[in-house]
Amino acid sequence: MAVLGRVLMVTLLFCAGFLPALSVDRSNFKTCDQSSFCRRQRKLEPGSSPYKALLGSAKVSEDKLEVQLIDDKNEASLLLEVFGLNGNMTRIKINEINPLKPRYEVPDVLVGTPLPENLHVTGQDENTLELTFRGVEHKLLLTGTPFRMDILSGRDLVLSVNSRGLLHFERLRERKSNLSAKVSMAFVNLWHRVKNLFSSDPEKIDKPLEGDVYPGEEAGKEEGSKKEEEDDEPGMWDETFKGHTDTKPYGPSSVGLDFSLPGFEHVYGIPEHADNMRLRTTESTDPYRLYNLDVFQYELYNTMALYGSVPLLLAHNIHRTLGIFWLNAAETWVDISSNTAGKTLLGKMLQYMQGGGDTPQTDVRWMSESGIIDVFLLLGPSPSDVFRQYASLTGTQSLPPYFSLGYHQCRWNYNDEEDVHNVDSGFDKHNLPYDVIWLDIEHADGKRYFTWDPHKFPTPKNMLSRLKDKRRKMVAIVDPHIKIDGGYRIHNEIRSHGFYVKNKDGGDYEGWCWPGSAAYPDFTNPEMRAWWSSMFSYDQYEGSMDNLFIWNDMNEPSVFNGPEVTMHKDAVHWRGWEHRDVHNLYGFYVQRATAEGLIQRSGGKERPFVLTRAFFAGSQRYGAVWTGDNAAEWDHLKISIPMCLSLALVGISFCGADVGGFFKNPEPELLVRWYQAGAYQPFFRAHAHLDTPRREPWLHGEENLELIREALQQRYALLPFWYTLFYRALREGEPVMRPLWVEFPSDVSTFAMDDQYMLGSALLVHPVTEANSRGVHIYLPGAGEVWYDAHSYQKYEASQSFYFPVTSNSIPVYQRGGSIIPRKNRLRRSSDCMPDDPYTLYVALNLQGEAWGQLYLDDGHSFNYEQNEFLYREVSFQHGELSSRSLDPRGIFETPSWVERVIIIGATKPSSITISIPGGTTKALEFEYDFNRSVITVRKPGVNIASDFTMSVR
Ligand code: NBV
Repeated sequence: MAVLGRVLMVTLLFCAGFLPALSVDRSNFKTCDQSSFCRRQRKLEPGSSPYKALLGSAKVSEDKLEVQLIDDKNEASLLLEVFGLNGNMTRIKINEINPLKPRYEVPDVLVGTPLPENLHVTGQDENTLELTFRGVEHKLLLTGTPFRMDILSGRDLVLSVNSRGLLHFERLRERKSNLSAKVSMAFVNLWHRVKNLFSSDPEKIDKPLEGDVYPGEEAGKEEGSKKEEEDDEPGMWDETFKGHTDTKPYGPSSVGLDFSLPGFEHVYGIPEHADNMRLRTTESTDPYRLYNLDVFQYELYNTMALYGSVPLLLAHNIHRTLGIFWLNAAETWVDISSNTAGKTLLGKMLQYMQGGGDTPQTDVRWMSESGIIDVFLLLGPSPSDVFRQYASLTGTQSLPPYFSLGYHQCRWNYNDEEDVHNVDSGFDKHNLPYDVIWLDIEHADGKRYFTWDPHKFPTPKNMLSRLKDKRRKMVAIVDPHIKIDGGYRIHNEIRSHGFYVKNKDGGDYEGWCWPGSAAYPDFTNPEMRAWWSSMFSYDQYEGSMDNLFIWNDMNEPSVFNGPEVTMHKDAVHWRGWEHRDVHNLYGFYVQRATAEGLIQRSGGKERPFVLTRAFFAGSQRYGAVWTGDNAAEWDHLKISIPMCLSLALVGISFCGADVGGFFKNPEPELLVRWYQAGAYQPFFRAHAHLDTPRREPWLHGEENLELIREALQQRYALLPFWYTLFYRALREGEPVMRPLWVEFPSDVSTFAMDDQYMLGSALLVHPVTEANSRGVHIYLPGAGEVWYDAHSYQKYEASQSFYFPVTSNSIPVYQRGGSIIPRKNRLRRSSDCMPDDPYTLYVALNLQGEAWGQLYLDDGHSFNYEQNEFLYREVSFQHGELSSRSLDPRGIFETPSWVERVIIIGATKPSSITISIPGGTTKALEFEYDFNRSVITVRKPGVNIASDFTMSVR
């Protein structure tokens, strides 16, 4: 209720126009110190590890090494497993031997079991084992006492594990005060009871299930329960925050481990945080927190948690890129510190090996509340190797339907069918392209998702058909909180199937959200997900049509009256797992079930589009992500770049921020600049809070309308390029939007740059993100390379920094010499009107007079590309010849699109240009040459984009 009150108050303030600068109420969210496991973990100081690896217990099989780890203090034993994985990766798992109950291992995120590499012990002394992986240049040194692991590449130390001795594994145990057998059985019974809640097999009810563990069942299992690990301290068995008590029936269960990265000063990733792309050290702040939360009015430049989490950290230096993927879905904190060589043992070693000098080193420490330690070390060495390695584990970005790369018009809310019609017509009237209009929560009947408000949206199919006639789409919101209402079919069915998340006492978990009292489907249950997916079929979701797509919001999940505005950690999911174990996966599963529903409704033929607010590793497989409730402030525009770059680095390329800002009202200048920036970000949607004045593009005067139109036009012209980048993301795991250092890995000056970025390897974008800007400082990297202003074709030799004066219509974009970019320059109503339009190829020559580019195309909406109905072509310019060939001969797709123009930038004047098609005649082409800009414009080459051709420029 308190939260609702606050929302109301803010709404009133909005209306009265009194809203001060936004700031989060930090007291609603835990600091590390208020999160008892983080406090306990962080209390442990670096030093010698209390753990030793019993090298005598080592078992080496073809694909893994197993060793027991013993804690000096109480002989708690853990099992360490080390796997060498195909493609230069190492996996490390640490779990308890015989835990009191199984510990959670994250399912469904990995796309398959990563293939193991053969592994051999190639050296050994009394305290060290040397492991070598077949086909990989790396060695792993396992030290017994104190336990640590070092990964070496040749003579270079790449990464060390537990070198600071911060491995801390809280073994499940009985409460100290309750050591009697009775209580120990009560503990076990609780586990079985909870599990039975989710068992569909009546035989198994109230009996231990297969694979369950009883303390004392076997010798050795009892051992752990008798030994005390440490003294109980507050927060271990229950924890209260702002009036919410988290009962912890299984006690403390956290895990933590440290990694040292000698030679690395720059680390990235672990979104989502409203912070710079380069991660900061956290020695004097809280660690970065990964715990999916609905943070009202989030603040910028801090390490607080936000809506989504991807536990992948990247490190980069001029020699190597690597990744640490910590596969754990519980609340997680990540500490980052930076030491110079000499301060640590590792640093000293390195210093010695490299012959002195201070070597920077970054140390990373992961701490999670429950689960096991399951970590993948992605050893690169190049940025694209790390992307490929991570993609082989969690999959790549799904190929978006073409329309979804166009512009999306959203607000909370378009009020009724007439409003939708008027806004839609407004785009035509003002000659603006757009693809999708969105409906927020007010469209549903009393926030009952899958329904329509009967007064405001009485004829949804008519509305959708009208949009369809204009080749446009709609997206409607479907949130995961379900109104508790006996008259609501969706609720009744979920309840009768027993598909809701349970509270700790076994009843359906209830919380407060938009519809009032609500319950939360248990998306971790595959049967629940299958049922949810089936709700999107046209006969179930009344009023829906094939041009309706879905938006999943509030899926952290957001619970207004829950601790930290989310679900209680002691709520219980499928198979008895606590919410604590699965929290960061909830949103991932919601989007997955929704995307699968959209695929199924089309009989498996059509690609889905689903936008999600919460996410986890692997969410890239299910659609797009946006950065949630930002504000109409210049700093929020600016931070949209690093926020999306951080997501791109961890596999989630389809990212965008609310254009214009969600809260507050943008002045026209900010709105225009946001359109200009958004046009060059992957997911391009304007959105606004319910209480803000309307801000469709034509409401800000002619001049601003024209500026917005220009931005939209630039977006639509580049759609073939965007689509090709997404195809490469799908196939290779390459990020679409990428930091400069990915393309220029040895240019140190790019390592912390996040006010400009690359689209693919060809375009460099530096949006204007400051008020009253008269110019921006551009840096064009790549010694020996050349760049061209994408609008004026002015040439720049790299590397160079310069001040670029801007006017209101400037969007600083540079095309890299050596690249070819396809565009479609005709202004249309929507992307769906463009497939047959002709192409213009922009050939930007490098200093050697060469250039390359790709073009991918298919039908833009179905999965037929998987049956080879596509075209993937390469166009190249070498030795005065522009030629086009297929990059993947398996792909066949017919298109009437032809090449209407070729622009060659950075060229000398030719005397003739001819074109020939294999088996055809050679014809001369008309062209113009612009001396001032060194640009050739070739008119009407007239070839089909799908055919091979050679154009000679002599
Ligand atoms: O559904 C209403 C909003 C939505 O417009 C926004 O984009 C989401 O991030 N939703 C949050 C809930 C209310 C926010 C105050």
